[in-house]
Amino acid sequence: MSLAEAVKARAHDLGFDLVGITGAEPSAFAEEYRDWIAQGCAGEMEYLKRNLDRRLDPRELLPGAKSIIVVGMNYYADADEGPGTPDLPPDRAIFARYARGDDYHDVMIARLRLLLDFLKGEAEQGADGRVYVDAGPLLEREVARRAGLGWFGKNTMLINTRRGSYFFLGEIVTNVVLDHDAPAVGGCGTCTRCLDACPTGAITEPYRVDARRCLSYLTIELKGEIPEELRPALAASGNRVYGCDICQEVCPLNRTGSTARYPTLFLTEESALQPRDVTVNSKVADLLYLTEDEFREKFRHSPVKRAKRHGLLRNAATALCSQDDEEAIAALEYALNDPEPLVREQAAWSLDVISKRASKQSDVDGSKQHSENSAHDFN
Ligand code: B12
Ligand code: SF4
Ligand code: SF4
Repeated sequence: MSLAEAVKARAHDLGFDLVGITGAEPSAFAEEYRDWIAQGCAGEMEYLKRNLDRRLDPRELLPGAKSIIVVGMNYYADADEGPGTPDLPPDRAIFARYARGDDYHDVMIARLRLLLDFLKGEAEQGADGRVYVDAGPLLEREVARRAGLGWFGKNTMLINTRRGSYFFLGEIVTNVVLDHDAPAVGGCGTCTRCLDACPTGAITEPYRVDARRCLSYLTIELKGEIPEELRPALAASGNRVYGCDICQEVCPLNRTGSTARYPTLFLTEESALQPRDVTVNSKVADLLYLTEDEFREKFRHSPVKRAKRHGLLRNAATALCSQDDEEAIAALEYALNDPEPLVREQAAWSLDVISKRASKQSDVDGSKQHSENSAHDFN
């Protein structure tokens, strides 16, 4: 067995579903990446704009870097029901699938370190490596494509023909020379479902997401207020209070049943990635009553803590602007006294939208009533 084969076998033993190896050569999409930044598509994600030379050339990450071991971990945990299906209660909060269990950074980094220990033990002396999951200055989708894990979809996701796109990526950049895999082959063909379905028009063209319009950015990364013109789309998206999966849900590569390219999606067996009750059974209105202590307790070791309590409650208050029931209104009124100004302001805005809608409706009802009465007068 070659060293590359041994590393791959160990990666599978450690629970990674996909593994491939590529070289540490510079990005072939440097121009596209620079243009994406220059057009402002990164919004307030300043870290994506820094050290571009390093991000675009993995050899800058480790002296003598020769290979990149890329792993994928499946996080799909839905069976037949769950968010995205028609029978979901309309008041249910929807958390993106990737964020329903424990924080994948912790889960994957610990395993990648074990994989690196294994590599160091098997390779010649002087073997070294660096571990990355999401946060590092590395173009993960590009190296994953090169290592054969999947291909670029028009929604920008890395898609594996058999497994869809519900998987995380992680890497070891190493100075060990390992056999490389061939890049993945595949593509979207004439399909445009994700572009058509994106509620905010964030997929401005195939293979480009303008983060400033993406609900994932707006509900997780953006620290301040959600721009007013995009709030109705969040509300209409079906209560996406943390992240968004719409462009993945509509993708035939991720579907089950009759509209699927393949009949089943693999369910993750990873215990750490199984959904927590709070991420699949919360009502949007209930989130507005979460105290800081409750937030910390429920989202300990969860990706959701990235948005902090005020970010999650801002999102929930935004989503409620499309609801008119007593529960929603009571929760928004309660949030008018929230300790966080961001939450108070969003609650006030949503209440205003609800009350304007109600008075418009009563005007319509009133004039209908009036014309019915007038009709009686004439009879
Ligand atoms: C910033 C970021 C975001 C931003 C911007 C997303 C984006 N599409 O650019 C926001 C906050 C919006 C976001 C959202 C999400 N993210 Co994110 N994100 C990242 C991060 C940190 C950097 C991505 C980046 O550099 N974007 C800039 C663009 C230009 O680069 P790119 O997307 O990698 O695209 C490459 C190719 O498309 C190619 N390219 C560029 N132009 C063109 C044009 C053509 C024609 C072609 C063929 C190729 C091409 O070049 C690019 C560079 O190599 C990566 C982790 C990492 N370090 O890479 C995770 C990552 C991409 N995110 C991930 C996830 C899971 C998500 C969400 C699904 C989370 C959610 N459910 O809410 C959504 C998906 C939204 C979407 N459709 O992309 C996973 C994706 C796994 C996968 N299977 O693809 C990653 C890899 C994290 C991880 N370690 O698992 N994310
Ligand atoms: S994650 Fe949602 S908002 Fe972002 S590009 Fe996909 S569908 Fe659009
Ligand atoms: S929905 Fe269609 S166009 Fe979009 S990524 Fe999937 S296959 Fe490609």
